[in-house]
Order: sequence, then C-alpha cells, then structure tokens
Amino acid sequence: MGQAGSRFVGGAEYKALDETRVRGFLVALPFAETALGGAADAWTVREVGDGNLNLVFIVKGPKGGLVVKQALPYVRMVGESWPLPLDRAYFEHEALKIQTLAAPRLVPKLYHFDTMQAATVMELLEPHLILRKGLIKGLRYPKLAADMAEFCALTLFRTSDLGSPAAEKRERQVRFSHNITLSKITEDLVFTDPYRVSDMNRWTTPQLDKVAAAFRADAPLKLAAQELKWMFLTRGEALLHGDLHTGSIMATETDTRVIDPEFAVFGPMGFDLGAFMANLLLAFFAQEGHATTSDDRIAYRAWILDTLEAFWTGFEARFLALWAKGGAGDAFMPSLFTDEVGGVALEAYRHMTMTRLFQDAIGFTGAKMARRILGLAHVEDLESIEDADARAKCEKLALRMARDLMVGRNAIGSIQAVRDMAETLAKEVVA
Ligand code: SR1
Ligand code: MG
Repeated sequence: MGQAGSRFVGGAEYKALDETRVRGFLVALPFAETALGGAADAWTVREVGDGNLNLVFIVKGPKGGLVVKQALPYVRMVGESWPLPLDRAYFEHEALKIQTLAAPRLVPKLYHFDTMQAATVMELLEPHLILRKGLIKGLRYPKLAADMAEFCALTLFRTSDLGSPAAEKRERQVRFSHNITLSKITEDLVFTDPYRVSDMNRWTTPQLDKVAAAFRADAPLKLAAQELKWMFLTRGEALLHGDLHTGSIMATETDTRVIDPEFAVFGPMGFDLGAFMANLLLAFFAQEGHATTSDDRIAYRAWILDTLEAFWTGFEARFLALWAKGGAGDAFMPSLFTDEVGGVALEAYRHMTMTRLFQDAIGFTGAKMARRILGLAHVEDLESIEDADARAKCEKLALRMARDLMVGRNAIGSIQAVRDMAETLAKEVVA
C-alpha cells in the first residue's frame, strides 16, 4: 500500500490515468483547479509522453496549464511483459526536490506528488522544446552550454561530500540506493548488453553486423565497459540525475530546464557529464543524415562542438569555484590547508581531481554513445535518418569515437582533443 512520504508507491487505488481520469485527478486538487481556471470539462488534455517509460499529460484551462506525469507499472516502450516498479516516481520526485534546492532556475516547478497514483504535477514548460528535437531541427541554443554546466556543477557539487555534510549525504545515499530496478536497467543496457549477444539489442542490420560482432570480441573495450560499470556501482560521489540525455532537457533560446530524474542514484559524477556529452556527440554524428541541398549542417556541426567544449570548460570553472568558495561538506576541510604550502597543495589537488573527472566523463561518454546504437534504446537523432546506409555511416563513426573514448580515456588530456577526434572522424570515408 502506498504511504505518503515513503517510497511505497501505488497500491490498490492505482489506476493508469487517461484523458478523462486526469481531469478527475486534478479536480481533487484545489490548487490545480485554480491554476487552470474554468470548469474541468472545458480543459484540454493531451497525452504527450514520447519517452520509454511513462505517461505525460499536458492539461490546459482558460487561466494556465499544468503537466501530470504518471509512472506505468511496466516499460512503456516494451509493454506489460516487462514490469517496472512504480516507486521510480517517488525517486524522481525526491531527486527533483533536491535539484530544486541546488539549482532552482534549471528544473521545472513542482506542485504536487500523489503517492497512490505515482503521479507528479508540475510546471508546464512553454514554449520549450525537447532539446533532442531541437538538435535534429538544427536549432541553436545560446545558453545551453552555460546552463548545463551550471546544472551539473551545482547538483553534483552540492550533493557530494564536498557540498553536503556527511550525515545528510549518507541519508540521501541510503534512500536512493533503493532505486535498484532502474539502476539495474542502466547496469545492463549501458555497460553489458552492447558487448554480448542479448535479445534486448538491435542495430542497423546488416550494415552494422560486423561492427557489433567486433564490439563483442574486443577484450580491451569490454574491460573498459566493465571498469566503467564498476565505477557506476561503487563510486557514490554525488546524486546523479542518472539519465541526462538530450531527451531529458527542455529548452528555448533563453531558458534551459532539466526534467525526468527517475534514474537518480548516487554514483560517479562523470556519469551525468558523460551522458550529456554523449548525446551532443550523437547529435553531431547524426547531422550528416539531416543535411539537405539547402542546409549542409556544416556550421551547425561546429556549433554542437562549440557547445560541447563550452559545457566542459564551464563545468570545470563552476565546480572549481564552488569548491574554492567552500561547501558544507566534510571532505577536504579548508581548516587543514590554511598555511601557504597547504593552500598550494589543495589547489593542485583540485586541478588533478578535475583531470580525473574529465577522464571518467569521457569514458562514460563513449559507453553512452555505444549503447544508443547497439543496445535496446536508440535515439531519434539517428533513428530519424530514413536511409539505412546513411544512418549506418553516421553510426559507424560514432561507434569508432565511442570506442576511442572508452579505451583511450586516460590518455586524452583536454576537451579540445575530444573535439579534434570528432572533427577528424567526421572527415573519414566509411567503408
Ligand atoms: C527500458 S528503459 C530504456 C532507457 O530509457 C531511459 O531513458 C534510460 O536511458 C533507459 O536506459
Ligand atoms: Mg526519461
């Protein structure tokens, strides 16, 4: 049975919402009636969820709009044969609350969580577009790099042992450690399935058959994937969003919001950083497939790489600034480093940590790219390229970059080097 404030979500009263039921659900919430205005039967309701897991309703009345997101008891993209616990709605809501404390400008406003219905009522973001769709259209987002750098720096720093007291961090880590089923999806789909034969896998066939087989036979690559998995399992550095791809970001030219943290769990910071960078690189490699005679997308590809570089440099600067200012965390107590020698040593250590974080991040970038081409869940950037040969060409280049990042991550020294790798690969003729 569901209990308010706990992770035991759903129960006998749970029923998947539909366009009629969502009205009854909102009518029972006085704030929602006020926000929407008018009578419930005059509200417009649209189910717009195009993710892999949930229902998402946009409800509009004469005064305003709201979003209702409800977890389904199964994986939407697969069907009822793959059950999934409703408590992911609890973890998502808890993560959003923590992210609201850390980075309020960059997440949607939260209005209500219903434990029984595994449903969250939140701000309707308009005229925002899912970032992935904007990148497919070739739209530019001048604030994206800085906003995502800020989101990652604030949420990762403030939930880590640098930014929050050990007691708070431990309590949160215990709580989110129960997000077991969704973490297991990541463990399998990101770090294991693309490197073995699995019913879950699919790829552009026959064009990618040999590449997929080569991935399954590549011992250094499999070691890299499993080392990254081990990091994901064991290194609880900060509360991760857990699924920070470009479908989890809604943006306009002037505003950026991060949504959908249902995979939230404590893990290595590089995992979130890598997820965002991977999806920028997938968008980069997909551009050739979206080029037309009137729009070759060449300048746009450069803009994506500018965004990648500005994201990493912005994140590094913001994270270092937060650390230098001092957080509420118990790690690296500033009082131990007040003398000149100590101060210099601590500063050098901070920079070494950023290098380590960068190398973690680009390793995860590679893993997150490969899983979207060889695993179960693909990305619209590539899937929307109708010509299979054209799509396979983009995918092969992305897979080469993915492998180089995973295996070579500890020898890659800068984000400029990552940019150079992408630019060099994009010029290659693919067999
Ligand atoms: C079965 S869920 C497949 C994927 O969708 C989500 O967005 C996560 O990325 C997950 O791995
Ligand atoms: Mg999602």
